[in-house]
Amino acid sequence: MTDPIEVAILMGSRSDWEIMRHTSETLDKLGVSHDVRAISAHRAPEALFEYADGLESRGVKVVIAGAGCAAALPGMLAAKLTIPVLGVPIAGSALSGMDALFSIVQMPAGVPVGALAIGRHGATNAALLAVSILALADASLRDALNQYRAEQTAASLQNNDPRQST
Ligand code: RP5
Repeated sequence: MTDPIEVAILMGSRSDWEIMRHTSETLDKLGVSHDVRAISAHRAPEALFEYADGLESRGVKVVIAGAGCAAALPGMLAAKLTIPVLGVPIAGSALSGMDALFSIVQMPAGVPVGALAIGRHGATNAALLAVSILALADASLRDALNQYRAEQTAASLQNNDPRQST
C-alpha cells in the first residue's frame, strides 16, 4: 500500500522534467504531498491507464499533466478521471509548444482539462492552482497560499530600481 498523496504530477517523457520540476518544487514549498511519474500516453497507454485507475483510491484530488508535441497525456487522463486535470504544454518541437497548447486547450465538450501557459510559468501556476483547489477545504493550505503571495509581493518590491544590481 502506497502513502496517500494529494496531487499526482505526470509528464509524457523524462525530458519534460526540466519544466515539470517547477510544479514539484512549488508543491514542496507549500507542503503538498505529491507523486511524480513520466508515462507516455502514446508510447505506453496501458501503463498510463493502469496508473490512472489507482489515483482516486490513493486519495489524489488533482492531477497535473505536462506534455509536449501532440500532448495527448492531459486529455487521456481527463478521459479516465473525474477529479480535476490541469495540463501544462511543453515546448518540445519546432513548433515551440504551440502544438501542445492547442492539443491541451482544445478538449471536446464533456471532458475538461484546465490548460495553463506553455513552459515554466504554466508548470508553476499549475501547482498554485492545484493548491487553490485543495485550499477550498483546508484552511491551513489557504494560509500557506496567502503567505506565498505575501512573500512574492515583498520580493517583487525589494530592490525595485532596475538600474541597481540585485
Ligand atoms: C511528448 O513528446 C513528451 O511529453 C515530450 O515533451 C515529447 C518528446 O519526448 P521525448 O522524445 O523527449 O521522450 O510525448
